[in-house]
Amino acid sequence: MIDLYTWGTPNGQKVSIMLEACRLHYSVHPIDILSNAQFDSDFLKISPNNKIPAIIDPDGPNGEPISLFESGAILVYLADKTGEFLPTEGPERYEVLQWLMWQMGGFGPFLGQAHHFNKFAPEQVPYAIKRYTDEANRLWQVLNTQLSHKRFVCDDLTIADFAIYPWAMRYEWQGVDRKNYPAVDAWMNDMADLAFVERGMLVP
Ligand SMILES: N[C@@H](CCC(=O)N[C@@H](CS)C(=O)NCC(=O)O)C(=O)O
Repeated sequence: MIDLYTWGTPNGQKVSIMLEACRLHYSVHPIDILSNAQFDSDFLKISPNNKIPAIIDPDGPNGEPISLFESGAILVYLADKTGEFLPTEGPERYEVLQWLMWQMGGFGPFLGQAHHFNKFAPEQVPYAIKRYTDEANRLWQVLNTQLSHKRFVCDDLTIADFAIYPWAMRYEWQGVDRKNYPAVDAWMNDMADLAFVERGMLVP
């Protein structure tokens, strides 16, 4: 049984969607980041960067336990473990990894800043609100172009979709009107219809 350390945020939901999609058995350990549980010494042994998500799989490579943090690394690990949602070789594998890295480096960190300045900052900072809202809309346009001739980000359903979807779902905090991005909007509706996505979004 995999131990999942998580909270109800986009980076956590990526992993719970994947665990649900692969029908893996897992046990959820909520880490309440609003109460600073991510700084508890036991959690820091698993996730030294004090962030969720993290997993421990007692049945890792070569039958040895493995402990992992960073959601992108966890998604690749689970895909390689199960042989699902990431091609094992060829250009198709690198296309999925490319869009996963795009999410990890852009459609995540910059949207997180948009969330902060649009919704959580204790003072209004117009420069920062404009900077991150503009960047959010630029990233949405990139995704819209990619999805304009595809049902899923890399044609087939993959870990790239699982990584991007929970971030897209916070569009209202990003200063984004999803109707301006019709291909993303249609993809989000398709994703929302998948029962395992719905279950994964509810964890913890
Ligand atoms: N690059 C990391 C980012 C993880 C991350 O930012 N997690 C946030 C919640 S979405 C967190 O745990 N924040 C607590 C903190 O920064 O103290 C990943 O993708 O796993």
